Amino acid sequence: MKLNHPLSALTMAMALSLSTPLFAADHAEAPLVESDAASDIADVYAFLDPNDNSKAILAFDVHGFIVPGENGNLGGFDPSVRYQFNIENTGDANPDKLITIIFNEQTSRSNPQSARVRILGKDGTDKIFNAPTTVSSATAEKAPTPSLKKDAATGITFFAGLVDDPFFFDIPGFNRFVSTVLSGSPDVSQLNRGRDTFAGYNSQMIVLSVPVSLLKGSAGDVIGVSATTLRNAQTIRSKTDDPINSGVSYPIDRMGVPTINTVLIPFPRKNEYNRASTADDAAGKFAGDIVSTLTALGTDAAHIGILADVAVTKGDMLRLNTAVANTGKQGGNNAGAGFPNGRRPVDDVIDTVLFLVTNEGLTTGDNVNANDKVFRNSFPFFAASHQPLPTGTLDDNTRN
Ligand SMILES: [Ca+2]
Ligand SMILES: [Ca+2]
Ligand SMILES: [Ca+2]
Ligand SMILES: [Ca+2]
Repeated sequence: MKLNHPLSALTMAMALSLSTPLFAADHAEAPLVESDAASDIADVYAFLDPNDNSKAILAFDVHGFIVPGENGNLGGFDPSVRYQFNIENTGDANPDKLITIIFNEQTSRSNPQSARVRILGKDGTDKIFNAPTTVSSATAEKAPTPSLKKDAATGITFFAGLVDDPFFFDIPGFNRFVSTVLSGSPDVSQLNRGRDTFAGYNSQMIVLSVPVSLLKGSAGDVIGVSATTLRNAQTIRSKTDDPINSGVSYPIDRMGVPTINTVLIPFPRKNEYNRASTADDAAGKFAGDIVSTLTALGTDAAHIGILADVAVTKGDMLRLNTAVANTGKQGGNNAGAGFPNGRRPVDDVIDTVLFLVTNEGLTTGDNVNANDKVFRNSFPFFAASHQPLPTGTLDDNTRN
């Protein structure tokens, strides 16, 4: 059903949702990850390389909101975290391949870390290679050139390092608008700020270019992609030594489709959601919560169905149809090839989710329509990190 006013559904939704958490980002969405930045997944991406559609680009970032002046101190990866891509290729909710990345400890701020990349599959795949991170700089005005490593045996190209945070969204504008709705005088102009909360900040990104042939399985062209960060069960601390980690690893954060945990899962279950699996999603572990939140937001049954297809029925994973051509600049920008078909850097996922949650009522989104930096046209695609500015430069990079 088409709504008369583009904001009527949202207005009604907000009036009904006094107890519903406000929209936020997947950055620091749950109590346990807000104080564990190294494990806090911000965004996950899966798209075909627009320069060569036989390669899929898989990426996720952690540790949002790094200010350029701290690029040096905060530009490392935590060696006690296992960073993991989950690949699904049989058409269910159970991952069939894992790509895990473990970094060694930093030896200095100016030396790269070594990443141990392992591709592990139910089909018997078990391949390992090592690759260096790109060292960040808190003094250079120009970001360092990315260090790329191509592994000949697997055909995978690797990048890990500091980049401009690719997510774009006006969180305060949206929440101020919600407040005016709750006070009974909806003020749509609050959505006109057009200020990107993430502008001017960096995050720690892992990007892989993987031959599509290495990812596909019995489901054919469609692959599922999500990311998980894990830590060991035990950490032993002492006066004399650095912490020693042991035991099996458990998930700290996980993500597939943007905004699912942060928007749709009630606060008391957010940690539990991050620890759960995509099989749990498909088994309906959180279905009741998701339907309740969407119902309170005014989403109708048809659009709850669309969202469930994207994030519940076969688990919270991005689904990328590798037969759909991806072309254009900045990681691809041709119509119909992006989110919710995988996710590309330029895809305005907030506007898409708002459109669906409001039964296609809100068509203008948050008025932040692009990233603050232009994405690269080739691997690793994400934009160079923000750097400290020269003396005398007016700094309006951050847009809070
Ligand atoms: Ca997160
Ligand atoms: Ca599977
Ligand atoms: Ca950005
Ligand atoms: Ca937007």
